[in-house]
Amino acid sequence: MAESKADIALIGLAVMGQNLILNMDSHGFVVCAFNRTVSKVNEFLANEAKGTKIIGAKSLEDMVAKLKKPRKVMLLVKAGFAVDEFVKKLVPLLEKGDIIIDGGNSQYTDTQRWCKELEPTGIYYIGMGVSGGEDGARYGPSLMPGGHPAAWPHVKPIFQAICAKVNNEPCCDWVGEDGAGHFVKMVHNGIEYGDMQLICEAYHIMKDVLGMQQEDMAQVFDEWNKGELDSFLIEITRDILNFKDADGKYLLPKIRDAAGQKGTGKWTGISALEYGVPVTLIGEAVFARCLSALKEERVKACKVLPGCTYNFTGDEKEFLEHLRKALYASKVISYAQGFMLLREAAKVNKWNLNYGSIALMWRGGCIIRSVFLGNIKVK
Ligand code: 2AM
Repeated sequence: MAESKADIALIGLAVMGQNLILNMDSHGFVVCAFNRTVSKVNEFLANEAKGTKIIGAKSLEDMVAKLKKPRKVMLLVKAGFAVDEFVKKLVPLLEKGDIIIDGGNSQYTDTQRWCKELEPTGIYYIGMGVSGGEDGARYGPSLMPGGHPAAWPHVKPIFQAICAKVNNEPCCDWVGEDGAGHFVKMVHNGIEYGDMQLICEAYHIMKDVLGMQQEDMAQVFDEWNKGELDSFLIEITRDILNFKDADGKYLLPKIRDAAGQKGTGKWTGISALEYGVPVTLIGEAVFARCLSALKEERVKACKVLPGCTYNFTGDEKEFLEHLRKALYASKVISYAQGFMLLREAAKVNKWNLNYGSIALMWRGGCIIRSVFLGNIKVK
């Protein structure tokens, strides 16, 4: 019989999963690692996890036997089929009071379904939004857990320890019932699309209306990052503008202007339509990405439609200040629309959403982290 010593198990050893495990280990928790392709467990233990307290499992049974009760099993696997398969295999191995946490990018409706299906078993289910990419996972992500509220006290010490902190406050709190955590993560991603679109439009105006040079635009973003727009996305825009390729020339103009998407921004738009909430800014941002992907059509069209031919002759400094304010105002509108969607979804799904904490959870760790979010505390 294996010794039951692990605080939590994590299944899914892609980079996000590995980094979350290493993060938990750094905070003193004993983690048991597992993966569908079991050879990756030993590879991880022999390399990235070498010299840590991390343990591995040979099978799901072995993993479950190594866990302290109530057992906590976190999934960081591909959303959809892989999550469903693992949950189905885990349920017979777990008992009442044990907790399954899905930390992937699952659709909130899948999380709702599992919460409901597991109700009779007494096994608790949590769907948790994880934001911040690979670095966030390793050094402090924003975590948005929702599901069976009775599970929260058991996982709270782990998640509030490993998450990002702003002024010593954790960027992780209980979001609400069933799919609420994944819904909030989805809206977060939609807002991220919106923020990025606004930055692109500001850049476009600077470049094609004001005719600014790239280093001057970088300078403007640097200035903006010192004020109320202070945020991760403005900061990296400055850095991207300043970035030079190996040949000493700016990299940005060499990048094909066609954006892809992983889907959660689109889901926000779909939800907005379903719940009948005018989340117009995020919707436009999703469409702008679709439009950008029509590269061939745009190349043809630009031969007929010349685009901006306006020769700006006004006061550039004053104009840039208007542009900064317009970007800020648009951000306020976008976040207000995002919260309207949260409010409507909460009403329909009977979620007791923790609105105030949601903005605070987004203040650090995640892509939309910003100083601005500290000023939003929805009542
Ligand atoms: P793998 O290493 O065995 O491919 C990210 O892709 C993570 O999801 C990986 O840990 C991967 O496991 C896992 N994953 C992807 N598809 C899966 C599936 N159908 N069943 C189980 N795990 C899966």
